[in-house]
Amino acid sequence: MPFTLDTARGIFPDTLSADVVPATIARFSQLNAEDQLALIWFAYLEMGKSITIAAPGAASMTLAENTLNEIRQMKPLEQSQAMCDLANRADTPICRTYASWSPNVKLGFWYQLGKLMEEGVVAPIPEGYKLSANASAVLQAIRGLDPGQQITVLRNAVVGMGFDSGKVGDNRVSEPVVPPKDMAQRTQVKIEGVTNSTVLEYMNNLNANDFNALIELFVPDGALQPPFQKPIVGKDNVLRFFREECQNLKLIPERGVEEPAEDGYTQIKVTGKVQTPWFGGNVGMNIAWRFLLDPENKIFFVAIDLLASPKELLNLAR
Ligand code: ECH
Ligand code: GLY
Ligand code: GLY
Repeated sequence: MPFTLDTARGIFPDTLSADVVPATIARFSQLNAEDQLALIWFAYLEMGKSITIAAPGAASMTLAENTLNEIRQMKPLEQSQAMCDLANRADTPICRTYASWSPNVKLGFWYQLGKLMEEGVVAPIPEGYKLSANASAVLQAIRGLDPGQQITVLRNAVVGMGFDSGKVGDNRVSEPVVPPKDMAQRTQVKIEGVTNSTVLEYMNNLNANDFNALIELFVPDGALQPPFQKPIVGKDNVLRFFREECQNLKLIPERGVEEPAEDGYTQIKVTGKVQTPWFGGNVGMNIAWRFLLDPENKIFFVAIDLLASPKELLNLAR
């Protein structure tokens, strides 16, 4: 086997991803829980002035409903404590439940809590709360990011809360899987410089939520590396990731390059935009896909990178 997972990860090494995202998350993680919650509150309010968030799907609301009701019924100080526990990744029953949720259920839960805080049903961030100097500096850094990077920081902050999900076992809770789009409703992408059928089918199947067809494009031990994450390895794991975290995405690839690699493999880099159902056309994330295909034209590896700047959309260097 000419390529290993490690060497595959290194294809198109000149791709500049938005390292400012993990750097900002690292700074955020150093803050105390009160500061973390207040900072997100302020950032969320500011972003809300220019971008609109969609209401969570009904299913994710039902899945978080018991916990939301539990919090509603608490006294204000207990409510604040429960939110701080989540930020502190404490070992509490609520933090364990939270850890079992998929990212979308976690986001839907906080969306709903934010509403309840606004309505005064759940303890708000105290009026006049003053961020520490460090927290103000992190908020300032977030203001300087582009919208796609900002929502990625928020998402990663939310996903990182709660008890360590590695320690809560296998009882994962996620939204039901939507059926794939009807053939008549499907769109076909066009990518300047790329005619490879596997890459085109990858984009089209993901846009159609056709995860069963999508996964057949991978070799059995194929891997997919989401932005700022370790690769997910093996068809079962990748399929589960698609079903749990990749519904209703909109991939808008624009251009790319294809070139032969060692031993009959092919490497293909594509750049373009991705929209999440949470923000739709309001936020286009600048993305690169780096594919490594085996001699049978199956996906051995694909990395998805959030790019450092729009300029990177034109960087197709090898
Ligand atoms: C309040 C204060 C207290 C604390 C908290 C609060 C609430 C915060 C809320 C935040 C909501 C944030 C949201 C963020 C959503 C971000 C979504 C992103 C999606 C990126 C997707 C990408 C997909 C890429 C992929 C591609 C593939 O080809 C393969 C699959 C995959 C205010 C109460 C916490 C409510 C909703 C960034 C890039 C292209 C890898 C998935
Ligand atoms: N409303 C966005 C989502 O549930 O994914
Ligand atoms: N955008 C972050 C992720 O896919 O995990």
